[in-house]
Amino acid sequence: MNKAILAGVAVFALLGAILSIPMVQHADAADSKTVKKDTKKVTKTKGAKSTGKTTSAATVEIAKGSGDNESCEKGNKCFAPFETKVTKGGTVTWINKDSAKHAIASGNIKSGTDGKFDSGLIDADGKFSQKFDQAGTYEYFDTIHPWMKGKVVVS
Ligand SMILES: [Cu+2]
Repeated sequence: MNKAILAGVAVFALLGAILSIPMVQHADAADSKTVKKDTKKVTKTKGAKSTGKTTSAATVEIAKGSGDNESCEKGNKCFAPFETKVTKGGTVTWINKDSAKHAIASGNIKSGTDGKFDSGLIDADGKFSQKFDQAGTYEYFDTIHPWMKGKVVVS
């Protein structure tokens, strides 16, 4: 694990060194600053989403690249947010932001689907909505990409 991280950091640093050469030549300091600011803003918004409040209509994004790359499992980033909170009788809508199709079902990878809900295939840019009439915690996972998991808390 640590080796993989170190290798990743090394590759990133190397790429950074290569990419920084043309940047220094072509972009002035003001441009670089703007880009940095924007990146920070996006990260902040994502963080706020994952600590979302309980609402009657919640949205979950199926993360871009989550079908190709198991690394989204680390830090529970395959679904954003990982834990979705809705009020009793509320609806959760999953939006597929990935280019791959996804299929989510209630349950977990260890014991399998439990039949409470099943999206079938969700196309790229497709959506799936599920109403939750009973309070409780609903685990779900992707039956095509079993590393993808999330949770709906109904209260
Ligand atoms: Cu999937």
